[in-house]
Amino acid sequence: MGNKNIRVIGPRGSGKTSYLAALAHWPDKEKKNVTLRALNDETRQLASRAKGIIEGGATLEPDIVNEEDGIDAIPFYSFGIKTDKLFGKDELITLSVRDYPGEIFEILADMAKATSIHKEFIEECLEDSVDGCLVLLSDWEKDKDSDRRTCAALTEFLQQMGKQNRLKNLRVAVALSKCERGELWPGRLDPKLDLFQRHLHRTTKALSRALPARNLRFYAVSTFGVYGRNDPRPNREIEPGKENTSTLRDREYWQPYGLLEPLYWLSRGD
Ligand SMILES: Nc1nc2c(ncn2[C@@H]2O[C@H](COP(=O)(O)OP(=O)(O)O)[C@@H](O)[C@H]2O)c(=O)[nH]1
Ligand SMILES: [Mg+2]
Repeated sequence: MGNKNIRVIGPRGSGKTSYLAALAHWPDKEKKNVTLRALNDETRQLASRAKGIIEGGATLEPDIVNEEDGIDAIPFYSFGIKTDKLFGKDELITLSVRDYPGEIFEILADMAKATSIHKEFIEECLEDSVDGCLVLLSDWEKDKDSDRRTCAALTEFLQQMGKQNRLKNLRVAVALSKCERGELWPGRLDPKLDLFQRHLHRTTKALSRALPARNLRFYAVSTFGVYGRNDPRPNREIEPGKENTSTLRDREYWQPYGLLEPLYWLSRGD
């Protein structure tokens, strides 16, 4: 199987970098028969940083878009995902993932604010070579406006994709991140119905209208996860006074949820 080019987008703080850090750092935690390998230096660096982020509770600095550094300053991660004996044979998927700063997502909803570097990012994200996009969202009911803002940004994104004639063959996986949160956790089993239609109704409708059903899937992911099968306490600590900033509470029980499913589907289509 060839290399698959996946972009990860989503608003600031939606958990993009942590998600990729978890993939880079402790990938075989989720499933015993899957091995993940960092394939380039940036991914190995992320893996060593991830230790601090996930185990030590270091908070990630927000990504900053710097006009001078240009697009090459955005890390480009490369993973090899090997599954043992899936349908009787080993399989290797190579994933290239660009972790865009959340700012790009916000600019999408308001292109009048885009500077040349934002346009450069967005163009790269729309390139023909992109096989699929993973959209990570973490806001739901926090403020009533988040559905409207998310919808506006994604509508713009899909319009741009449409202009490039990409809507027929681009897969879009939309995931609600941080789904270990108590209000969301039971909804993980049927994310489309119980998370998206319920909490992000407008966004779900707009996506379903713009994309063919075969190219759109809804997921729930949690980089931190819960304590265990019979202990659904969220394994996270909220930083005092910062509702949206958390760290792993107990590394011993670390069990990310649903990290790989969207990537599988984006790269394989099943
Ligand atoms: N509760 C919870 N918090 C998370 C999870 N993943 C990331 N976070 C936290 O969300 C905040 C933003 O994460 P970050 O990865 O920097 O988001 P990015 O801006 O999209 O790259 C950080 O405080 C993370 O620790 C998760 O699965 N659950
Ligand atoms: Mg980030």
